[in-house]
Amino acid sequence: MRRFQSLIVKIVLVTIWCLSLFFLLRKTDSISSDGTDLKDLNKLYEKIDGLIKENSLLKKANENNKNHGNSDLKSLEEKLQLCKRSQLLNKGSSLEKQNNNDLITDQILQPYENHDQQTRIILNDVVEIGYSLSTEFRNLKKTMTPETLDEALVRLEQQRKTIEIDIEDLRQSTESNRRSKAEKLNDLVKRRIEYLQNPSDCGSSQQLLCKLNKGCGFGCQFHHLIYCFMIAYGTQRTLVLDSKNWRYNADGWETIFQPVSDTCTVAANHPVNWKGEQYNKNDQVVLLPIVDGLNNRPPYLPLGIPEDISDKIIQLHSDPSAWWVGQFARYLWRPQQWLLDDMAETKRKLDIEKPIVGIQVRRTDKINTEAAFHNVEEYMEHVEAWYDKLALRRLKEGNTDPLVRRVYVASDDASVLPEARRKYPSYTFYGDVDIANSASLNQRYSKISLRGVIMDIHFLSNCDYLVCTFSSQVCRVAYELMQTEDRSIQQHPLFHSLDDIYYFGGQTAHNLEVRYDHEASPRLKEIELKVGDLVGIAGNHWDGQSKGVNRRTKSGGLYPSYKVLEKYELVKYPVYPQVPIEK
Ligand SMILES: Nc1nc2c(ncn2[C@@H]2O[C@H](COP(=O)(O)OP(=O)(O)O)[C@@H](O)[C@H]2O)c(=O)[nH]1
Ligand SMILES: [Mg+2]
Repeated sequence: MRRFQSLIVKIVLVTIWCLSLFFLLRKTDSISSDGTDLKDLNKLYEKIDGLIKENSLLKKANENNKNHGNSDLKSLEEKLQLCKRSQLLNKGSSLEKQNNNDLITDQILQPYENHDQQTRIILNDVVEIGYSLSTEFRNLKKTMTPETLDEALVRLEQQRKTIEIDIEDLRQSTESNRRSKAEKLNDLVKRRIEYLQNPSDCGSSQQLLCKLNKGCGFGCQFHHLIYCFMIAYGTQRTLVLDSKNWRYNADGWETIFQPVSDTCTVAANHPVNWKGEQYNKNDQVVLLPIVDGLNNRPPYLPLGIPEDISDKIIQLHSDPSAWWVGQFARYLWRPQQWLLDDMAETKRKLDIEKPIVGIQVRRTDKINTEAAFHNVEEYMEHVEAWYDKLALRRLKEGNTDPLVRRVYVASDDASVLPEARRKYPSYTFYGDVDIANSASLNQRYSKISLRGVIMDIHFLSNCDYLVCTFSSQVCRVAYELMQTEDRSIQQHPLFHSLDDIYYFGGQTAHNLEVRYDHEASPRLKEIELKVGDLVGIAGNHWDGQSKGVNRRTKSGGLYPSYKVLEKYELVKYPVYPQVPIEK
């Protein structure tokens, strides 16, 4: 009897707790404008009204017939549990809302409801491709002809693409969540840069002076600006740009792009040469040399990323180092209105639509000095692979609309566009032979050539996928500009480079961490790896093997690319507490 009474008391208490929690949450919860939350709340009200009625009925029943009360009690207990659960769920979603607003502390990306099922599909995919591989190899051992070999490759390649599609489907489930977080992160960095660049009193602010006129091409000069900007950001000095007598346009940067500051465009004092962050502490204006001549290098250099937001960047972005470079690239890349109009008009004239893949074919002065020659077919192989996968995806989704395979061609060689059109008639190519001509060596350092390279970078960076040689700074700038766009959240990878991996001239060491042991095969000129070793990467051969130096054993050579993971360098950049995390 006492147990029964105490149970009743407990139930009443739980009901009261449940109701107060509910009303408390109701007060603090934001209600969405589309009314969905409101509907849910109304349903909860009804449930709770029902519970109150049932509770009083039960009390009566307890007085009238104690034995019958047991079954009612059970159902009431169940309902109270339900109420508790729904309140907890409600609490969960409001916490999630809170966390969504807290860029720094929120760690969890909710997996979607079919997450486990989809991961099983992918695991099966991998098991199946394992079966296929051993069967194909066994068959090839019996009869290996060029035909059977090609057939096996085609079949395996198609199967591999389906695995990619299945993984992409899994990623799609968290896409909107990732996208909104990525936007917030972009916005935070942008506001921090704006704060740095617009001091209220330019006359007394500390500044870093950067001369645009590095003796190289536009991509290289643009990277020089990014390097200056990163050090300006790291040392909390406003970047001041000196672009007088720019080799591409004597009128300077500001006639093409917006100035890097609204309030501080001229150095406030005579500059002092860079001696090192600490040595220049009390100097108001410091002139930064090109990276090749930089002494006492500060830590604020690519490929490092800012420590305070590193978790988020690594969680959200497939190439965190390029993303960080991309933040400065995007801030610098703010064309003047006439150029924006020109870009829009050129797009309209070319009639560019999506999906579209961009290729950049760097030739002329680059070949056999800084890079090897690559023919159009080498680029198109990767373009075809990208479209073949898209075609498979569309089949899977039941989309039978004809797939137009579009390619934007950027080059400093005017023969590339007509050659591509001739060799690949089923593709639609976009590009401008005049632009390519203007990039030839005898016309390169002119305003018209500048317009051309800017257009090419603009259209390349707006493509869905890039195929190029990362040895070219032109393509790397396009890739960096992609980092702040939604595509960097939707797709991985965003590019295929025919030569180098992503790098930044003057960067700090690029290390990777070993995650699987590896026994070196002398036949393949490989190096030994042990879990936890650091490997300094020299390049990816894009054939499953990469080249590098094991920092522990000091030996250099090849190793399987999949056995290592990026080891990001976390740099203590200032966190700009004056700038709120959320707007
Ligand atoms: N329009 C256009 N110009 C290019 C292209 N590739 C190279 N150029 C020109 O050649 C210069 C090469 O500059 P640089 O920044 O040193 O890049 P990299 O030599 O390719 O690493 C560019 O700035 C352009 O003026 C291209 O695809 N399109
Ligand atoms: Mg160059």
